[in-house]
Order: sequence, then structure tokens, then C-alpha cells
Amino acid sequence: MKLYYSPLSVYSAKPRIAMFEKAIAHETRQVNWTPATGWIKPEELARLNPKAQIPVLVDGETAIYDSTIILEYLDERVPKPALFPAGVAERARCRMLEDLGDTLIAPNLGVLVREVLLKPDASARDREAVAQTKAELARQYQRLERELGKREYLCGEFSVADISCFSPINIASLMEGAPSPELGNLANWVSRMSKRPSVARYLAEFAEATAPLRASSQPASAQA
Ligand SMILES: N[C@@H](CCC(=O)N[C@@H](CS)C(=O)NCC(=O)O)C(=O)O
Repeated sequence: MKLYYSPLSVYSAKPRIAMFEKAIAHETRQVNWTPATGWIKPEELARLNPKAQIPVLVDGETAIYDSTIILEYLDERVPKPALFPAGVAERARCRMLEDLGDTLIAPNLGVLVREVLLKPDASARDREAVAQTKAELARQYQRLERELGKREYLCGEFSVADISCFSPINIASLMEGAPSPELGNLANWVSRMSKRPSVARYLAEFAEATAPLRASSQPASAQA
């Protein structure tokens, strides 16, 4: 198998963590992003995915795009360890929580990249846009706090829901969008997730890829 992805891409983290979790050996083709260029896409990406987006998984003659579809494919192709719960209702809940990460948390990252990461000088930011985004993130974090309750993972066992919610929370946390530490269930879950070997491996790759961005987003006064 071959994965087109970027360590900076919120949706690419999903197959990356799932493939580490399932110990699926695979080749990779990294797609780069810089603030100056945006995504630098390989010419074949539009052929593999009509949306020309990452991630894309190529398995023999089959190209699969969209992180949610890729995770379903991987779980059917390599069933163990399972990334979906067993019961029908639990599976539906798991898919809804995966969707929460993908469509209610991740879309807030655009504003944080534009207004926080790329504007180290806070006085230049669109304060209202940042406040609205943080308020929306806080609403979703409160929901996750309730969904977690006393569970170790969102669906009991580790699942696609954890992967999908963790990725945007981790990226938002780099740009002033971290969950409040008062949300204790969520804070414990973030810490548990970060120590899980598949996630820790992804986080090491993420830290390496974001080091130059983190350095350049420091206000001039904080730079060495
Ligand atoms: N729903 C898709 C979204 C994929 C997506 O938005 N990928 C971004 C990177 S995180 C991308 O390729 N952006 C480039 C573009 O849209 O041109 C998924 O879950 O895979």
C-alpha cells in the first residue's frame, strides 16, 4: 500500500495513526505545505482523487480517497485490531463522533492558521473571527467531555472516533485552541492518547514537521 499524505494535514493523521495501530507496512508519498506556497501537489493527485486532496491510499490498482472511507477500508482489509465497536448502535455513535472531529472541530483550523499561526503579532489579528472560532471549539470540547464521561476512549475501546477527534485538537493546541484543562475527562484522554504508541509515533512526525512553523510563528521578541 502507498499513502499520499502530509504530517501537517489534519485528515492525513487519520490513516497514518490507523496504519501504525494495525502495523500495516506501507510506502509513503509526502505532500508538502508551506505558508508561501500552500499545498504542493504531485501531478498524479488529481488522477487519484477528483478533489485533488490528501490523504489518498493506493492499494494495488485501487485508489481510495477521503480519510473516513480510507479508515473503513483499512478496517475491512486488516480487521485486527478493530477500529470500530461491535454493536450496531455503538458503531453509529462511533461514526457520529468521527464526524464531529472531521466536520465540527477540524474546519476551525483554517481561521487559526490564518489568524494565529500566520500572524504572530496578535494586534494584527481579526479578533472577532478568533473569538468565534475559540467559542465554537469550546462548545465541541464540552460535548466531548460529556461523551467521554468515565470512558477510557470515546467508544470504550480505541476507535476511529478517537483518531478523528484527536488530530484537530492536537493541531488547534499549537495555535491557542487547546481545550480548557478544567475539562478533566478530555485532558486525561488527550494525555492517554498521546502515550499510545501509534499516536506517539504520529506526534513525533508532527513535531518534526511543525518545528520550522513554530519557530517562525514566535513574535520577534521571543525569537533567539
Ligand atoms: N474530507 C476529506 C478532506 C481532505 C482535505 O481537506 N485535505 C486537505 C489537507 S488536510 C487538502 O488536501 N487540501 C488541499 C485542497 O483542498 O486543495 C478527508 O477526510 O480526507
